[in-house]
Amino acid sequence: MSILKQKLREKILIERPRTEKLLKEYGNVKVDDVTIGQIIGGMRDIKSLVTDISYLDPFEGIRFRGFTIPEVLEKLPKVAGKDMPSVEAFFYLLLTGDIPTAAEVDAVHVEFNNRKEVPKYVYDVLRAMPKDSHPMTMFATGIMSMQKDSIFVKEYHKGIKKGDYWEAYYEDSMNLLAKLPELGAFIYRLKYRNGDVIAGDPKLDFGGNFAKMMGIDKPYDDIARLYFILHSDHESGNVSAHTGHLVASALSDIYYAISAMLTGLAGPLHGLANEEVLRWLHGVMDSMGGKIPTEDEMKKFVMDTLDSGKVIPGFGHAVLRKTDPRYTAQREFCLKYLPEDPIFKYVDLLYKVVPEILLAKGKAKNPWPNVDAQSGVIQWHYGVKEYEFYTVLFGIGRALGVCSNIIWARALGYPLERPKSLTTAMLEEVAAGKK
Ligand code: CMX
Repeated sequence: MSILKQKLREKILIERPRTEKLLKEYGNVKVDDVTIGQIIGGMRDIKSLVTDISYLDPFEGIRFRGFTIPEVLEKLPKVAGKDMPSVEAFFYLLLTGDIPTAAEVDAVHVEFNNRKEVPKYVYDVLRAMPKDSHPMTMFATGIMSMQKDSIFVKEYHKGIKKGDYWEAYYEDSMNLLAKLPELGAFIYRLKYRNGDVIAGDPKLDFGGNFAKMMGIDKPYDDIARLYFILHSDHESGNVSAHTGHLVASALSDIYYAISAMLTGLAGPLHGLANEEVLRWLHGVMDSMGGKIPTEDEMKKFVMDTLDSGKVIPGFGHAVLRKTDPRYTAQREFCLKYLPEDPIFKYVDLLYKVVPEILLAKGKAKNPWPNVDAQSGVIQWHYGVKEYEFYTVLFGIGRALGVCSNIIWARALGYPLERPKSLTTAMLEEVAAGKK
């Protein structure tokens, strides 16, 4: 058994009694009240999910396994000669809750390396798709095409015990995650570089190998590591994480769950916002003839967008009530590596003008920027100018967190998810105090 799987098994045996005790002895303890506003309003803030992989405080932002983003970047072992930790180290942390040693990171690298070859039939499927397919559609389809290789499905048919489900989900997750850099880079090269595919290098880590297969020099390797880490998880209620969790709760395997997760991520109110930000900014740049607008000019563009009934992409959040620390981490990267980039200047100008306008409008509960406001700028600067591709990068990262959550959900025996619905008439009766 691999070092990571062995460690995970030890942790699962420690954690299971906690969940069992809560269920058995405190199952009837009330956690929350639910209002009609929450039921109609997308279930905002209803405390009804559990995860230990990450926690999102509205004011502090995300903590992965208890660590803030600066702590994660500082404490995890770095790739030799690089500024960023490896994705392998971060995944070990997500899955086990522990900071790995260098040897443990190497073991994850070996495990990914042994599983990373994407089957040829996946490429045949992707090549057969219409040329104008969105990269997110290609990404989800590529993953779906591998579903036939699910270990869980085979084990389930053989009659695997419920307590062992997690092991099959672990194997499927490792098999899938290991292939995502190659799959993502293949889609990019197929769609935007005439199918001129670049081979990976088994010596490189997850992020470094992705940069190589994309065909982009340093510091893009560190950018890839940072991206995949920042986008990995945002507790369980966001559309992509929740979709993955929900689908897997039916014991659909990891291929089904992660492709479903991606289709949720592909909406403009969620992961696609990073594409929308760049599209919107280029509209602004075009109408300015490329020059940096004054604050007043930028305010006018923002007002025009709002007046036309659109949202300002990259601003606002369903949970956060301050600037997203994922935005801040990327802003710091921009200040260090690309302070003079014109699009970065646009983004920085937006940071100055948008919150004030959204506050004055009084609708958005959070006027501050989220992760998607910055992520496209860095990609554009380093040559990934095809903004439709940006959500694929988000998806590779998000799969790390959602796979971790799903493995743990099976390990702790979480059941099929099935909330209850009411009719509008029933809500009216509740409102009238009749029920
Ligand atoms: N621009 C304009 N209006 C906004 C806004 C924005 N950036 N953010 C929120 N609002 C509006 C909402 O559309 C809503 O208006 P209506 O009542 O007319 O529908 C109102 O303010 C209240 O919304 P809210 O409770 O503050 O926000 P929600 O929880 O409903 O939605 C989010 C959150 C992210 C979808 C929303 O802020 C938004 O549309 N932002 C722009 C898209 C975006 O950046 N998405 C990426 C989020 C991060 C991610 O998941 O990747």
